[in-house]
Amino acid sequence: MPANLPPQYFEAEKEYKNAKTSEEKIAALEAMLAIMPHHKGTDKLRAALTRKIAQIKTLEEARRKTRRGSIFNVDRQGAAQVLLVGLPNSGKSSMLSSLTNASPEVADYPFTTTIPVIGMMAFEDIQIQVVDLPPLEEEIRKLPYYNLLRNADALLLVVDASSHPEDEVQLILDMLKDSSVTGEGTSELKREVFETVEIVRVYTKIPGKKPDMESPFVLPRGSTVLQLARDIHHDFAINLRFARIWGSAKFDGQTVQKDYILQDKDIVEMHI
Ligand SMILES: Nc1nc2c(ncn2[C@@H]2O[C@H](COP(=O)(O)OP(=O)(O)OP(=O)(O)O)[C@@H](O)[C@H]2O)c(=O)[nH]1
Ligand SMILES: [Mg+2]
Repeated sequence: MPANLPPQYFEAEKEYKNAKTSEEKIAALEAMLAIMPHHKGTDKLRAALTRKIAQIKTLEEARRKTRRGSIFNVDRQGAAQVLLVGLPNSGKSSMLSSLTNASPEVADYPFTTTIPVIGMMAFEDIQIQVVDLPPLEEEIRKLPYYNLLRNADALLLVVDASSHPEDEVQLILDMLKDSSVTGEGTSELKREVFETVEIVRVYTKIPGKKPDMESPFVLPRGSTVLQLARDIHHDFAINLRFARIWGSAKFDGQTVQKDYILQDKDIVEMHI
């Protein structure tokens, strides 16, 4: 059903586009809502504008708070922090619900998400934190949002594959097409996330005993045996003589030195 909006609506919309402050924006949006006729054809637009007002208010409040209390101060949990970034209505919240057990609000209108929503993504034997964010647009740019982006291990750019794909996001598009709704490709995506955050899992074993395969140590890719030893215990690092490796070494149980670079899923036996 067509919305049949009166000319005054478009004047208010123009005011909204030119508005500089949050107060001006809210006033213009409220004017648009007041002018808009009430019928089925305007339901979606009405909902979108109402959400937009709520979002501006939430973000305005966030801006007033100190950085410490900011909604964008998301404590890291798990082996890595990955953020879902994208334009309004691109499917970020759907992605969070397919990767994790979180149940963010998903809706077919923009500006549904107004504050970060956290989920934990299980990848094999580790947990990666995935954070669904409010959509990327003008309002959010004034907030400590970018601090969060800078400090994350990876950003997962979520794009609407049915819109205008750009060459540079082609790869991401291929990966995301219909992944959110059907769950298809979710396991590949989890692996992509794992690869992107550049971490390795290593398992430790005590000489003469079976390795502990339950809870790996998580280290940045490129970490050495010595760095693992430091993570285990301060004394370990000081007293470390050599290690034996199962996995990436040429043969099982090979003796390596402290500067040996560990690979994902290596089993390490420390000798002190
Ligand atoms: N066909 C299709 N629809 C999808 C897919 N992912 C999400 N949607 C739909 O797109 C709409 C928006 O999804 P959301 O997950 O709420 O999008 P969002 O990016 O979190 O939106 P905001 O929080 O408003 O920025 C919903 O109606 C979803 O059902 C997908 O892969 N395929
Ligand atoms: Mg959302």
